[in-house]
Amino acid sequence: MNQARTHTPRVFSGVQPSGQLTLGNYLGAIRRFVELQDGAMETIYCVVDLHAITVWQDPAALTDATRQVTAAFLACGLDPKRSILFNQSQVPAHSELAWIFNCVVRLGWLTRMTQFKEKAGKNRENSSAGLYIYPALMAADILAYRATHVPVGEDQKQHLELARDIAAKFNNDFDAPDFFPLPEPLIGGPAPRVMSLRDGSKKMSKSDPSDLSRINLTDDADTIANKIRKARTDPEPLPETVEGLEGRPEAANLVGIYAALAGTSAEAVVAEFAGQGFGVFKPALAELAVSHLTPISAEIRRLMADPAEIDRVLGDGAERAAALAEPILAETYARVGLLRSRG
Ligand code: AQP
Repeated sequence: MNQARTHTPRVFSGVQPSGQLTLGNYLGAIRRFVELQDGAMETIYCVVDLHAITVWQDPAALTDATRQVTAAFLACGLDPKRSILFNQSQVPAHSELAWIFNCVVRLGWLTRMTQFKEKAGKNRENSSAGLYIYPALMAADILAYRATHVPVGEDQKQHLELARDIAAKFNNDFDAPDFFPLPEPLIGGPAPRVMSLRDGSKKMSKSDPSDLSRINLTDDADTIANKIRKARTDPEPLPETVEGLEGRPEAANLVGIYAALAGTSAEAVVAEFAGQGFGVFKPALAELAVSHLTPISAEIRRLMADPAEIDRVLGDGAERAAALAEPILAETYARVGLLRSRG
């Protein structure tokens, strides 16, 4: 008879080292990571380098980006004493559990994933198999720790639903109710979906070919101001109410960014700037963004001057993460019937 188990509340999330972190990663995810670190749940944050290689990465640039994302985590306020911080490839349990999940997930489920469709585009036949099975690795990242809560931006919601489906199917296939928890998404940070500065219908993304489409956490003050000045907008002034932003995605995005950075609501921002043109609003937004991001970029630069210390933080975190994941993996192997006879 299988006993129902209760799972210790635990937070897991990851960020890909596929380029410089953007304001979207910061407002959609990392600010939330920091808030959760101060709460009651144990927090585990991972630089998901194995996810990054689902599309081509220059090897030296990948190593550098892994350290950059770690430096950004630290500069934004994550504390390696209060959270476990590490890079995914240093903990083999992620790949091992992913293989088991590759055998649980159904092809039809993967085919429905919109991120694969977007990233593969017209080049589907030439995409890596890794890009296609990415969500099974993401499920393994979370469930290797039996994490119960996953802070993500809105774009990751569908993958998280798939992780829940994989957990439920595993529990059912192996007659082990509650073996894995069904992880809950925590969506709704200050700005769950920050859009591109060049196209209000596309999310801001670190791998967008246009650097003008995003604000990087390492951009200097002039670059931030220049990108905001060049951000696409429409000729209308800001409306009196947020309803007036409907059908104006670029304007709505800039208002949303302002509100998130100022720690206020979009309503309050339109009330303050109602009737003003972008000639007034953009410089105010630039000033706010610069004052918020310059201390972070200065700290990233300071930390990047000592790569050995970053590597030490990651190595220490990887050891602690592996110690949590190993017994869960061993139990999973036993459930599946995979024989392990070494000590
Ligand atoms: N534009 C965004 N608005 C809000 N949240 C966002 N996130 C990403 N972009 C936005 C959230 O940041 C976390 C880390 O994302 P990721 O690096 O794992 O991958 P991603 O979602 O694919 O982010 P990018 O920047 O678009 O990376 P590339 O270009 O490499 O694919 C996630 O929680 C994500 O939701």
